[in-house]
Amino acid sequence: MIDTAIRHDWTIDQIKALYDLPFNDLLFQAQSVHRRHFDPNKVQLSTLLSIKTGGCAEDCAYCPQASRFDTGVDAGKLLPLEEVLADARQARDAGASRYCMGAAWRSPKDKDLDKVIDMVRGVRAMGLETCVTLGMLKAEQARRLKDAGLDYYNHNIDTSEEFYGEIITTRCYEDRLETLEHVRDAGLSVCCGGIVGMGESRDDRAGMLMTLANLPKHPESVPINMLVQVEGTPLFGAEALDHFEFVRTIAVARLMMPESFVRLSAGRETMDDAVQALCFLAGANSIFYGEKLLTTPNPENNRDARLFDRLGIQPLGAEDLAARHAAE
Ligand code: SAM
Ligand code: DTB
Ligand code: SF4
Repeated sequence: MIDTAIRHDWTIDQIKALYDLPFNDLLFQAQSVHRRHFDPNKVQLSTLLSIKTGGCAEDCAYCPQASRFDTGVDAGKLLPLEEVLADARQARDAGASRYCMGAAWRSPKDKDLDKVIDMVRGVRAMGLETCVTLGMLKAEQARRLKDAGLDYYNHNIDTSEEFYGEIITTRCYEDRLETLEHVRDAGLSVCCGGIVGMGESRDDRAGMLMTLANLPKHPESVPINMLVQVEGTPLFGAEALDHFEFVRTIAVARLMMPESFVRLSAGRETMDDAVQALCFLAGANSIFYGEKLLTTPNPENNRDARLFDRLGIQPLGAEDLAARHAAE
């Protein structure tokens, strides 16, 4: 019998036992749970824009935007409001339901937050869900974003608590959890996941999912990123993760957080259509849609449209989201 309870008491051994299942059994279980909670043929589309690129003081070993790595990403200023709104309009017209704005900051200054709030208001007025990722937040900043009508805040734990120190030294795991608490307390929806393919072990992948699922409430969105290797970052040249292990991670996330949107996030450029189809079968029901992530390429819209067409998948629309919120 497949357990579909919403749980926050996962042990590492239970999670490893899921990972250890034969691939077909794991995917069957994940797909069975998935279709109890979601339409299995609908996938939510989020479009990303980097509203402030590069020049970041942090040392995240995967990130092309850290100023200390020579990656060819130039530091830019916060984009003007009109440029952001024009891009959001295009994303909406192309079929996205959520618009996510990312800034290469350790944490936002209050005067920058004022400008981001104007962006949130403008994007929301277009009928899009809004998400921002700005780094660490204070409680008051989270409340201000909520008051402005922001829907989601993205802040990833990135990896397991044990492996974290290998990847970032300029802020700790506890800092991340504190920001997530502020976001939750302010009444915002949480978008929180991590990255695989950074040289971590399966135990670390299991540990990352354990932290996510054992939060007081499951994040509403769980982005699972495959590392995008960027030349100049310390992780460039890391051994690539087997794609079946990536699919397993999606399936285990689906089983542990049955009501969350699990996003097949960064890294689709290196995955062929069959791997992406397996991710959807494993319970992924969200993607980043649009030709660019923050600084790196993502599949073109018409490639995604063709893939959806071949798989009989439809983008989740505003009416689906409204029905889902009404049922909550
Ligand atoms: N500066 C803010 C922060 O770190 O919270 C917000 C932007 S940051 C780029 C958002 C997330 O993007 C990171 O936490 C990480 O999970 C993901 N990310 C960044 N570079 C990546 C890469 N090369 N491959 C996969 N994911 C990446
Ligand atoms: C998330 O989990 N992945 C996105 C978003 N949240 C902000 C970012 C992926 C970035 C990939 C590298 C780049 O394009 O710079
Ligand atoms: Fe800066 Fe965010 Fe990149 Fe880390 S992930 S270097 S905080 S932009």
